[in-house]
Amino acid sequence: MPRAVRRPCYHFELMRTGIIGLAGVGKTTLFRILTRGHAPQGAKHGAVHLGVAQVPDLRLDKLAALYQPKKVTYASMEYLDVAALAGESGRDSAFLVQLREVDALVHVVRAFEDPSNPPPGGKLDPRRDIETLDLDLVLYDLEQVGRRVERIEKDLKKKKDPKLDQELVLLARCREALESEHPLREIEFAADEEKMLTGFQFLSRRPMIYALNLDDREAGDLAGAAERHGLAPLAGKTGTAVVPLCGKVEAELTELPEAEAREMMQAYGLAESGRDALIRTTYALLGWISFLTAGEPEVRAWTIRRGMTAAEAAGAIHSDIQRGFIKAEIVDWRDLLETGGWAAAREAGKLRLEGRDYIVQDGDVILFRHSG
Ligand SMILES: Nc1nc2c(ncn2[C@@H]2O[C@H](COP(=O)(O)OP(=O)(O)OP(=O)(O)O)[C@@H](O)[C@H]2O)c(=O)[nH]1
Ligand SMILES: [Mg+2]
Repeated sequence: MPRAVRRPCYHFELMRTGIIGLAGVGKTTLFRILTRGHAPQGAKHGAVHLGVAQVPDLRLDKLAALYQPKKVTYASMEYLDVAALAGESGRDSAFLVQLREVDALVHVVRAFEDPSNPPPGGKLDPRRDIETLDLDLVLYDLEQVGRRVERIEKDLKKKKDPKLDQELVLLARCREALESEHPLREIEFAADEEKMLTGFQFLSRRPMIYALNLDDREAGDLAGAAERHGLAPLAGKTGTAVVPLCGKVEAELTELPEAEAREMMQAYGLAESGRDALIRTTYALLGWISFLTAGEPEVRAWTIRRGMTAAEAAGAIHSDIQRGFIKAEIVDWRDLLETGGWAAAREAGKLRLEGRDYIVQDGDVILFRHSG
């Protein structure tokens, strides 16, 4: 097996999403919106920027209002603003290498007019742009497959190895999909194959969010936007989501005080900002959930993978808590709010004691009992 260089999803590491797209489609604008100034200023063409985005969480806001803590800590994730990918440069694998360490991809697709900044190819065509860039990813992966197959065949000539035979079968499947221009994220693999795949750095396997960057004239009808631009069929594909937003409106929203931003959203008929929708979608597509901790010193959201146990979740806070895990006291965030506090929740019978193998649910508020 090749060395596993794909970032393992340890919970103490921030999840990272790469923002990709053709030239002048609004990548850096979106990056700034997402990271709200928690980003290096003065992004230059060709530069790579890394920033941190807070994951909006209404539950945390409400618990903070109840506890009035010294500190409120939202879950966070990293966004990487990479230089434009296009045709020749996209097919340069050195260029795509920077994407190997991301957990997910956001492809910014241009659907806005701007006379001073002509669209890719001289004409707006979101579908074409998506196909172009997906092809770049597919070709990159095909090259990886080719290289690995060559290597395995060489090794197998020297010595028999059933594991390598298995890998060859898997790679043949990948190659077949890629040659018919299917990104690997759309392919279902068995659990053992999935495990083998984590050793590779396939880019088309990463969950993909197409951020459809609309003209401000369309800001009032986001719901129908994917359909209008011919992207509706993409939304249903495995590991894929479409998030319509209007970069210009979103940029204005981030500049405004909260009350005014809310007014502006109402004027556009937006129930949620595109920024929040995008972050939320990334979270869900990757199978991430948050559990919460609440007290006077701090109210905080912690990122874990859906399906993690209470003991594993404890490890997200500190490995010592995981090691010394005894029990988890758990209350649903709504019950905690309703009862008005931990002791009241206990009295109302809303607290549950769970063991190390309990599967943590999104929005569980947890107090870990541990030794040491
Ligand atoms: N009308 C409109 N203009 C936008 C929108 N998003 C970005 N722009 C404008 O488009 C231009 C390019 O935006 P950037 O965010 O720099 O695009 P980019 O994809 O990072 O560009 P490169 O890094 O050079 O490839 C800027 O002039 C933005 O103001 C949008 O949603 N609507
Ligand atoms: Mg840019």
